[in-house]
Amino acid sequence: MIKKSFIPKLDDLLGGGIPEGVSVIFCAYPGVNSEAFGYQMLNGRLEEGDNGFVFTNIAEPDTITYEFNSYGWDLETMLEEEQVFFVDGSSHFIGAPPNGRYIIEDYSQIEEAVIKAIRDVPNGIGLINNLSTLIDYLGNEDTLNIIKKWNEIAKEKKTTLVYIFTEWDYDKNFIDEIKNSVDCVVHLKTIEERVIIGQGFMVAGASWTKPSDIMVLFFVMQPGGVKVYIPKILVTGPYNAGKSSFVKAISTKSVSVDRQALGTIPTTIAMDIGHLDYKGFFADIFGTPGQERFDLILNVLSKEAVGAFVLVDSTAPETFGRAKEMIRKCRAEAIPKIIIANKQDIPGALAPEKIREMMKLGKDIPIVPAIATEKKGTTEALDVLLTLLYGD
Ligand SMILES: Nc1nc2c(ncn2[C@@H]2O[C@H](COP(=O)(O)OP(=O)(O)OP(=O)(O)O)[C@@H](O)[C@H]2O)c(=O)[nH]1
Ligand SMILES: [Mg+2]
Repeated sequence: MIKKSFIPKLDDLLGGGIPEGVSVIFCAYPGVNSEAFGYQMLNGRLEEGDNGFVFTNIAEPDTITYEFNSYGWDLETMLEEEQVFFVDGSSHFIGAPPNGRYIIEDYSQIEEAVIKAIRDVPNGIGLINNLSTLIDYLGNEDTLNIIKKWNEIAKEKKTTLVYIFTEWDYDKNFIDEIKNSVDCVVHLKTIEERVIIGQGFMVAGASWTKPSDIMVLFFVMQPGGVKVYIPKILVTGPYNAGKSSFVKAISTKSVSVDRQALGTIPTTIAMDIGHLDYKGFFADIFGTPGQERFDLILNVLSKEAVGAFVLVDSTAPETFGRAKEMIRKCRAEAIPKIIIANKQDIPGALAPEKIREMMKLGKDIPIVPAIATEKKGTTEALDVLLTLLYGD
């Protein structure tokens, strides 16, 4: 049976999901939030009704429950209902009251306690948080042997085992051996270009599939958890096409810098800014002004955009030339773009294929009909963009 990882995009990279009984390791550069990945997987599985456990040697159980809470996930209720439990490898060593089904008072007890925990949650999921501290306790050799044993038992019991691992300056051969002992390795990296610009995850290997090797930018939100991060989506198009309305319609939150220019008609004089949180994707959206006197802003805004929506008023073919000009000005030639045939509710609105013909657009450019003011066509537009950016 294939299980979901509950990390957006990760299942796609892994050929659909993760088979039961496999081990997954999240190997993080120091400073990258790897725990969120483990927590999110565990929470997703628990919400599906599976059982699970958390072995912790880095923070007391209460702290971890609190962290879950900060992501918006209710571990407490599931603990009370014994759907999940702790193997507490932390409290005793810092003099806090222990709290878990299994309590570690001596490092030599870790191996057996986790074996019991794995057996307690057949078909479920166990989180080892974290492997780096375990190595500090037990040393390289013992840790490797224990991982291999745990993974074997997990395979037998069809329990998913998730390891959280921070790659401090360990011996390279040792790290390779660790990675070879698990079924799936996911790297969590920082992406640098002079300065750190973000974080990304990438599957380095999986025993059941040939994973896609793309790097997925991510962002950890509290609450919310791991989101795939799309740095910048541009919304552009001629004056009055409906850009501000569209940004508002696709955004979770948005603001416009508008001015009541012509009496009562608001027109955008600087830009629209929106944030999108959709299907585990998180994006910043920038809407440009439509009037030509603001074309300089267009230039600035379009830098670093990874995708664009080009709005046209389907009832105003006289603006289509300007729409094409804006596509060129914002360099949308080079990035994935979607034409939004807006104002489809107005009588006489041109059909998408008619607009394609009049604008002389290639077959590869999607045109999505929409009514921005009624939020119609907006989810279709987002789905098409996500497919263009990340594939199916
Ligand atoms: N009937 C209808 N009206 C729309 C639609 N989308 C936008 N409008 C209206 O069209 C006008 C312009 O909409 P905006 O969203 O401000 O357009 P804009 O492209 O941001 O305009 P500028 O920033 O001035 O270039 C407003 O009166 C909207 O209410 C639509 O789908 N249908
Ligand atoms: Mg506007």
